[in-house]
Amino acid sequence: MTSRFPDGFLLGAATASYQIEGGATEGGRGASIWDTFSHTPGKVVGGDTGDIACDHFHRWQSDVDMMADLGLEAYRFSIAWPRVQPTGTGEFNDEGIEFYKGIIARLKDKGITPLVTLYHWDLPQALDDAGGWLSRDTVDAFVAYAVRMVQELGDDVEMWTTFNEPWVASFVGYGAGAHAPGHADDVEALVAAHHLNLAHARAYRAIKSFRPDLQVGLVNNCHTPRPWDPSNPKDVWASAHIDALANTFFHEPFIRGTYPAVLKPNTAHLTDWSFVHDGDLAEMHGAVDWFGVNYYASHLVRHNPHKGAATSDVATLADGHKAGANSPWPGDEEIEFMRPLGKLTAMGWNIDPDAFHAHLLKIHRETGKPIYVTENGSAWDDVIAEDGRIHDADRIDYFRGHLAAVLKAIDEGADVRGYMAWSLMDNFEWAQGYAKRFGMVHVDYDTLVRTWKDSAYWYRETLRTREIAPADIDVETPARTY
Ligand code: GBH
Repeated sequence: MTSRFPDGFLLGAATASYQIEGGATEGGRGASIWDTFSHTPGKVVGGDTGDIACDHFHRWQSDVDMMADLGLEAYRFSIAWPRVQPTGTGEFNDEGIEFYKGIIARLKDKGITPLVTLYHWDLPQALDDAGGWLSRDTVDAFVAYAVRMVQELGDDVEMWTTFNEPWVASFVGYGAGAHAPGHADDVEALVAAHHLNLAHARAYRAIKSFRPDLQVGLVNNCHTPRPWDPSNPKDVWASAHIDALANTFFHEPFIRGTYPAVLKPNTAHLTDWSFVHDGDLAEMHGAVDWFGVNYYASHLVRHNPHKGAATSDVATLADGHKAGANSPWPGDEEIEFMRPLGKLTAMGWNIDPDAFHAHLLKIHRETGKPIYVTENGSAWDDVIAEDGRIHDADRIDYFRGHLAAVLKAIDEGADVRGYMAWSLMDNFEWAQGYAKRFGMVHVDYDTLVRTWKDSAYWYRETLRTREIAPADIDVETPARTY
């Protein structure tokens, strides 16, 4: 098996605007749905907000210098729509656009390839007030915003993503209610998901019409459902329903111009799907250059008509949505996620590189498109030890196992072209606030000092050699800070 990353394969790290920037009311930025949501009591653990976050808004220069010191070849970040267009329609904010131009110029100066995401969940609040992703007007607003960003930045950015994880934005934001805007309605989740797909397609076509040279993709999270009992057709049905909602919903329309066939019968008791207008699927057909895969954990599901009646010791609610909250899975009245076996990360997620490998091959088979791993990583209860280091051996193990899965998938024919570790540094972990740490770099939220964890040194060595570095690399003591 290949142990080296192929030539041209991009190794980097990822972040997202609301999770790191702070400066929430500075530089002419408007409010987003995540400002509103995080400031609503009870929505985020500890009452945490992104008001300051990692203060990247003021520290971006030294943050980019730190990326260069790590040896990153690529950096995936997102633009906060309300920073560049405060209300989501009308006037753009030059100061916000200049902020991103500065970051991109400094990245290029250091030889780091920027991967820009247009939407990582921070919808301008004014657009939500007018209906958010339940309204087709938001689709049009997104296209106008996307076109303007490409006009401003397209000469320096080749790799564009429209949406990060439309499944999360729709099914967790409008279905489970655990993310902004906090609605809990099965049908709204489906409507929002469809509008996100439509917005992707229209933005793709608008961008390609004047910049056919740019690579415009869609980044999806993944669930990897396997049936609890593969010989039980009902468990197989349950697994297929979850696969259709979580995965195929967000690539089949762009590849074949259809939605997964099982969805309509499985949700007929909820909706007639009249929110899909004539012509929508034709607009989607063919509208993608590449897919991003964000992978964290694997899933096991079964059919259970008595779900919730008696708690079995293997049954659990998935996706961190609280017991009693709405499920993010329309049509799952008789579907149950099973508690994964083995060691769990601080998020309570299992560790399963084999499922990652299988998922990369599945996306390759089902789409035939180039794939970038746009997020992969793990959260642990990191502490700065007495020696001034953060001994995050579990994170290094996780990265090593999952990078090996990528190389194996490439060996077997999957067209995987890059890997962005999640995350460059600890940041605002959405509904979990600052309690969960995914970074290779530790952030002290009182002083905002960044400290390299052992995994940062390990990644630097991996980048230097372009091979998966051994777990026991040399680390400075105490670790370096920024
Ligand atoms: C990504 O979302 C986000 O893009 C990123 O902003 C975030 O910080 C990062 O992940 C870490 O959370 O069924 O219990 O196994 C990931 C969203 C996480 C949704 C895993 C599905 C399955 C959890 N996905 N989740 S479980």
